[in-house]
Amino acid sequence: MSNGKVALITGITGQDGSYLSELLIEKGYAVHGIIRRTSTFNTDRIDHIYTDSHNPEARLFLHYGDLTDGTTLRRILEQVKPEEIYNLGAQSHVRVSFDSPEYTADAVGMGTLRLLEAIRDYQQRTGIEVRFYQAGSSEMFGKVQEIPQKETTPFYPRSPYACAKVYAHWQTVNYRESYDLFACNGILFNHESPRRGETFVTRKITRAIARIVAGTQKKLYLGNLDSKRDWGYAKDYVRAMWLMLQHSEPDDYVIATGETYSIRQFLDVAFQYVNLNWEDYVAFDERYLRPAEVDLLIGDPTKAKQTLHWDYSVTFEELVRLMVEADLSVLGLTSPNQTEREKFLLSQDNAFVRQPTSIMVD
Ligand code: NDP
Ligand code: GDR
Repeated sequence: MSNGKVALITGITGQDGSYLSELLIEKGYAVHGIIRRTSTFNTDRIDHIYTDSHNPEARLFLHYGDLTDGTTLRRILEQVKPEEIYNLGAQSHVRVSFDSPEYTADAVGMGTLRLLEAIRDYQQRTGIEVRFYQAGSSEMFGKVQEIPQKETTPFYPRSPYACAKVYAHWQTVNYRESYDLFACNGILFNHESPRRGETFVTRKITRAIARIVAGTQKKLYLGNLDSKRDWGYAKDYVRAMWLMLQHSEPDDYVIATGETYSIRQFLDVAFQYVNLNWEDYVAFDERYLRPAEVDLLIGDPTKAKQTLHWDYSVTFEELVRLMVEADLSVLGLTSPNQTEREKFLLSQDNAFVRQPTSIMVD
């Protein structure tokens, strides 16, 4: 049932873009997404909710554009006339940002500024309010200045990606204060799912486990196993994005579970789920080290809990097991330790899990 609202999402083909689109469509929105032209289709994560736009029932509409192309962003804004914009588009891989710092800064930092400028002009000209969500990151805390990290903790970014996100964060605050935009920064800690990109450490691990069980992979090469992350489930986190834009006042919020685990602990839970010992399979490759590492992240989500009544619903252990189960299921396998909980979570995820042809995953 339509609620008459229109949302625009950048980064709609990514992990979060797909869950957010599902959530907004469920709530009755018409959802417009910006996609980049690619030589092969990369809309796998949203294919299940896409119907031909000629169909009167269609709720999802796609537009070609890029965060590095301000003219197109403005044109899409004029055409779509959204009430809410979720800026999720990014070169979001921290290690890759050391390889491509200029591009990362352009897409992540300048891309946000381009959108804010477009919204500012649109709103001033039409008088129509556009609410804006900026996908900020716990990476902005970097070399952490306080434990746990909250909205007031000073930033200390440790990568080109994090520096660009800090820039985007402060521009978002600045546009809120200068031009009265309803603009919110979500400071989201790591969130994962069966739809997580294959090169992030969690998915790299769960995908490798499925292949090891299937007998098609022998070793898993990883970098630093000592860093700790506050990991949550992506589906819970996109709900927080939406809640921020429904609140009476624009503000910035940390979204996290308040628990932290090392990569080793992730490996323990994941391999145990298939009755294997990770030390028999994991090998070190220095290629996966970063020039500067973020050692420890743990968020304090008190403000989001109190103000937005947000909370997470899936624990660390449940998340890990769900991800392994989803990757096993792609290969037609299942864990002997599967419980009703994993079955339930998998069924709720509509878990579309991509199967790239390449075995090597960096
Ligand atoms: P993904 O990497 O899965 O998705 C990124 C999306 O951005 C893809 O749709 C990608 O398109 C798109 N994109 C990349 N470059 C551009 C560009 N130049 N112009 C337009 N779109 C572009 O990220 P997630 O879904 O995991 O994260 C969503 C957002 O949240 C990102 O901004 C990320 O930095 C941020 N974030 C993520 C966290 C997490 O743990 N997942 C935590 C905190 C913040 P394509 O498919 O064509 O590559
Ligand atoms: P992160 O996620 O950098 O926290 O950024 P990632 O999964 O890439 O790394 C987490 C930790 O694992 C260590 N690690 C490895 N990482 C990768 N990718 N591959 C490996 O082989 C490997 N071995 C060890 C890393 O050194 C790091 O310490 C994610 C992204 O989604 C960002 O966009 C987002 O802003 C932050 O989470 C919050």
